[in-house]
Amino acid sequence: MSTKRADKTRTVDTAVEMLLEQAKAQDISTAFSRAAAMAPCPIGEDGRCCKNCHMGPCRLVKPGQRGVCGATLETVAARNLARAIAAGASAHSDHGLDMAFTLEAVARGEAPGYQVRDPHKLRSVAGLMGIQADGKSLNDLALEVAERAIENFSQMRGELTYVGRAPANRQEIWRNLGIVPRSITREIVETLHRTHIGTDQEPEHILRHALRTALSDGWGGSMLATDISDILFGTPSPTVAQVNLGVLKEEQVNVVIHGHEPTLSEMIVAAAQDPELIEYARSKGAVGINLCGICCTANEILMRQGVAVAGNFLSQELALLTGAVEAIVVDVQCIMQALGDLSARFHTQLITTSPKADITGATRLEFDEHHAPEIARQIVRMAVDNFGYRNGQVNIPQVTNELVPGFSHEYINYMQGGAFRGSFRPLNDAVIADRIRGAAGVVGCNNPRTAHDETHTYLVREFIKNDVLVVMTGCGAIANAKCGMLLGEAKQYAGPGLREVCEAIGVPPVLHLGSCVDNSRILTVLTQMATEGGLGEDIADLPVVGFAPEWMSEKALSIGTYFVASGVYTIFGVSSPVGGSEEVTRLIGDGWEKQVGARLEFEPDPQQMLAKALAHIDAKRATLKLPVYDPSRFGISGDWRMRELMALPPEERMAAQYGRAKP
Ligand code: XCC
Ligand code: SF4
Repeated sequence: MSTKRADKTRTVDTAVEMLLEQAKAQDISTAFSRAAAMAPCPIGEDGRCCKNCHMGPCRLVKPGQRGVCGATLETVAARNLARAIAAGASAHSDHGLDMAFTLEAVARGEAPGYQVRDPHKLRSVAGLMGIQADGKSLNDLALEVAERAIENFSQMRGELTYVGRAPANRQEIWRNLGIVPRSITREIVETLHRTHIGTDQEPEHILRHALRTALSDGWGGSMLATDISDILFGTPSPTVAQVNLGVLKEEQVNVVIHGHEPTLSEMIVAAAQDPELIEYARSKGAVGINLCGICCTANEILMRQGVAVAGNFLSQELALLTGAVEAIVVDVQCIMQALGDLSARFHTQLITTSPKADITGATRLEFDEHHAPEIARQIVRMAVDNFGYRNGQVNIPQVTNELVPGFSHEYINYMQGGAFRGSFRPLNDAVIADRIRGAAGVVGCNNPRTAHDETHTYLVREFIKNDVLVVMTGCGAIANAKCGMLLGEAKQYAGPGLREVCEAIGVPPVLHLGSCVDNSRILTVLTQMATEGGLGEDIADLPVVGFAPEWMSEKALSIGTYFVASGVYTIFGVSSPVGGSEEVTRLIGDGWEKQVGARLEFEPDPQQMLAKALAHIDAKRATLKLPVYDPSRFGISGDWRMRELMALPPEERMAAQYGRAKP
């Protein structure tokens, strides 16, 4: 039975609500209306449907019922989850592999326009990979790093390089359980084999391999994607940017980039600033070229370049409804197929750029890192040419907010003591002294089966009120940015202890760490917290929780599972994809808790999610023998500073808080 909420609220975003009204008036379907018109399949929703062979599909809806091959509900639900995790891990990792290929091409001098923009990160990554950096040219070193990364995808034996980055105790847990990933490809291939009809039949055994597969994503594909992106495009540090649909500009050529990869979008950022192209836009009657993003490609260029974000996953169709988008340029993942027909109703050019993604109704302009600047310029030129073809009213909701993104692991380290004394001591001390009760990673998608952005924003507000520091990525981060929660000012909603820490360090209580693959940054942050001292010795000892409150993608399942495998109690919202099987629910809960020290749970009720998280944080604090959480002990000292900052005009305030003015 469906446990999804029958909520009347579609979204908490006023800009989205305005455009949904417009969609209704113009009789245009959106993900919201399509979800309302079609209930989720009650058999597939909670994992009771198997279509792994053509004797089926088998629908296991009666107690004790078996598939034609004799498969039980437990086996079917476990296989379905394992396959979803493998698909999610593939998406992140294939992205990571392309980053490695780009780095390789750069090192060989075959990728004009790209360069190693962060040599420091290159050297530190080489160090993590055990590659000697001294005396080597940047390009030689980059080539070795790229080759080692590519090996991580393809090697058939051994261990993933980055397994060695995890706390020693964690590595031991993985080794004892036999789930250290050999390579990304090998674990994913084995998942598909094991879940083929008639191979692996024990749910526990299937799910154990699912942990290994997810780990190959978190400590493999995703972590490599993040590191190589930093090497090529720079490690993020805080900047100021704008968010929500109001970032579209009526009098400018609007180019929206959507998808996940930074390779082409970084080049489009450059092309959009090219004086020649801006002049060309003027010749067509536009004031300039306005670039903004949606989903995680947006997060990538937001983190590094401060490029504005038009919205998250559920805003993609609505951006087109404004009638102001000249081109929406997409690469991979989370691109709704509905965009094809929708773009045809407006003047918008839908441009698909990945060799992997052909899209009906889209112009295909295949990206190739060997000719990136030309392709980027060609795309921007197409958008400019399209400016004169707007064929209806332009209706841009005048809704925007500011945010401060850019919290890489490196910056979080730096902000706690500068380049030479950077460490996690202040953060750990704040947790130990109970100024910070714990931390929550709130990540993941939007899903029209639950009110858009509602649970993301509810949880974050409640967490900071309860002195829980929040780190975010993906569409969840964009949801909170739209509500002003990713600003220093959000301290006013924080509990007294957390507010003191934010004032002392000069950071918002909610930190934006990047795109979906950048969830790997959370792993490295947690590792450093666990090994810094005073908070146990393993990630599972920390008073932290993970969340994907509005999840929908297979990638979210992979992320959640590698968090659990890394020792983080993780709660998903919406409903459970294995809810049909009590046994599988037990295996990923109690079962995984015994094996890897953390549970994966699905909890549709936001209040329950919060209560479970706080109880978990407090229980971990008690095990660590830390003081019982008591908010009354803090918060008198720092208020003057807050008032002083709030009195400054925004630009000076940013400069005072972050040492940097608006770009
Ligand atoms: Fe997609 Fe990354 Fe989910 Fe957003 S959060 S809906 S996966 S864009 Ni990663
Ligand atoms: Fe049915 Fe078994 Fe085939 Fe699945 S694998 S569809 S349960 S016969």
